[in-house]
Amino acid sequence: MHVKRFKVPLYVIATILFGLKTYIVYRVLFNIELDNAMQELILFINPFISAFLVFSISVWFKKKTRQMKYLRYTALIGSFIIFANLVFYRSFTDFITVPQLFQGGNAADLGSSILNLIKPYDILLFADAAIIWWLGSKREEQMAVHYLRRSKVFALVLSLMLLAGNFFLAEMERPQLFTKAFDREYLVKNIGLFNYHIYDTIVHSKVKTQRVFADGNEIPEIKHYMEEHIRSNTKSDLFGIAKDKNIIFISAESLQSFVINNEVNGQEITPFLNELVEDEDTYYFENFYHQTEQGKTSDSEFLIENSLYPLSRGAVFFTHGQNEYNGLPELLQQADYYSAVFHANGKSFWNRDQMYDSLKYDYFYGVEAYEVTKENSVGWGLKDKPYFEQSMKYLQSLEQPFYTKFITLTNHFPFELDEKDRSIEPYDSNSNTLNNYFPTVRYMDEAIELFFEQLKQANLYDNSIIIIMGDHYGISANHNRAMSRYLEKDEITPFDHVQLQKVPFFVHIPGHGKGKVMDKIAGQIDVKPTIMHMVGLDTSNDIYFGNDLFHDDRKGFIALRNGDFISDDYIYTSSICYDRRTGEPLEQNIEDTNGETPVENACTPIAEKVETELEYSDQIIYGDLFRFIDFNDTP
Ligand code: GP9
Ligand code: MN
Repeated sequence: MHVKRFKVPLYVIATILFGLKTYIVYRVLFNIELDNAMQELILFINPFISAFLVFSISVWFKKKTRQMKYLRYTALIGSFIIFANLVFYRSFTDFITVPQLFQGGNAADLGSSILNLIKPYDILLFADAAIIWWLGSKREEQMAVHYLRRSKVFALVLSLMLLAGNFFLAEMERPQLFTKAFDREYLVKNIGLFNYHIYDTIVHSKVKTQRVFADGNEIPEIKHYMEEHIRSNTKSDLFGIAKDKNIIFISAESLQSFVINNEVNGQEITPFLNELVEDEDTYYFENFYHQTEQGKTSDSEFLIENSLYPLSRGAVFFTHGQNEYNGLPELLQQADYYSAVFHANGKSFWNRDQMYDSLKYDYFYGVEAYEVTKENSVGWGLKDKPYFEQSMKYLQSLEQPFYTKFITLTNHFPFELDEKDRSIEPYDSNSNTLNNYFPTVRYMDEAIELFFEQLKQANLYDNSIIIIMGDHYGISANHNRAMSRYLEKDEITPFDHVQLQKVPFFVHIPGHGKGKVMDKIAGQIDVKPTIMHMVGLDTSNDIYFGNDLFHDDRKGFIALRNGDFISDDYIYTSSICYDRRTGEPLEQNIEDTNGETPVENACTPIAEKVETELEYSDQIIYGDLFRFIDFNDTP
């Protein structure tokens, strides 16, 4: 029989088959959420672009047999990578990372159940590879191409251009996708599984090299700085006040201090929190600053658990989730605390699953612990009220004393809220973000109030200490115009901008009776030593950069991650030193004749310390220095 011969080269067929297969897997087997048409488009094109990128390399092989061999094996390996990710995904709802490949724990978890994770129809994942294999071995003659150099270069340039186009769309859809790298699912859906693996490998090798060059020699100098400037040898009055009590930490999404004791449209924004400010069992810190950068909530978590600074670029939860830490959950184990996190979002978001392991959290109640329906969710997911409600049964089942962290979600940009959940009306300005912020803040305030009630009903309240902290700003500088209108100011100056980085911090100690408003300068870096001392634990072996908030012997400044700082007397930002009380710029930095060294001013000595501290903290993280320290050793 005469078969008509189409001259479609195998690498093109492979691209189509493999691309199609990958797309079907994304849509059917991985549970990838798509929110808009752009995301659909990106997800559809990227499998073909990746496949073309890999398969078109075959045209560079001169020998036909080599060309075919390359295509056969890449198709097979590619299919295997998808298959491995699928099996992993079925167990962890996550994609494989390089460290996980080499990490015993996860693989062992998988080991026992691996057979349950493989389905008979998975064999179909290799169907395209089988076809490519067959065509590549039997139809070598028709399938191979022999291109001129020009055409080869064209194929290469085309594949790179397609890739660039894909990345461009991805960056448009998710700005800072690469620098922030907040979620593996976002990466996979925007750049595809294979490019994600390449990206992950690059990040991983960068981190590993920096780690390899560290040898622990840096530690004595860091310790010396700590002894000199941070550690205090005396105890605060509240040392041990939380001994054997549960610690319930609430990370309040995007909550800024400017809403406390404030109004919108003539109505109180946070009635419950305002009451708490006045409460005799509560210490409220009115000059408490968030110190986060790109890692947002995860940065704030990093700060409170470790009293180390997050990184200036990227999310340390992602880039250094495998490091050795000496965080709160681990330290509290010394006092027999059980630790758990409650957060109704995917476990891999911000790489929490990995980081929580490194921090030695005992358990993480992620989204799958909750019943999430269309009715009880909005914006980012489960609404705060049902979230707290549904968390109660788990909380009640925990061994006491426990250290638990609750991370709310409803008050997250873009601050969506159902009409029926709205107790106050939005503000009216040119910024919908700011307008809608107020009703969602109120909703969170009500949710926290309900949570307090539930704790009382469950008899957990009296034996617990409740800490509430805003994780980071909710209203960025992009909304300064609307913000200045709301605050009745002519403009938001750099000085005001720093003041807007204040987030509420409450320490509520039921039955204490001595609570008050504290005006000392404080920040997220202080949370760990404060909690440690409240529990009555010794910190003389530890390395940290904050102070006990109930102690007066403090270093006297709070460093923001960009090098700005707030001290008792000054605020330093954009190289200008302001009087903290008046907001007046002190002495402008005048550059010397070379146009380089700024003239010293009142802020300079502190600015130098800030720089040193940030540098030491970075050294610890980049070098993974804690692996060289035995924190249980006597000092
Ligand atoms: C996501 C939640 C919000 O799980 O913590 O993260 P954010 O965007 O605020 O960092
Ligand atoms: Mn947040």
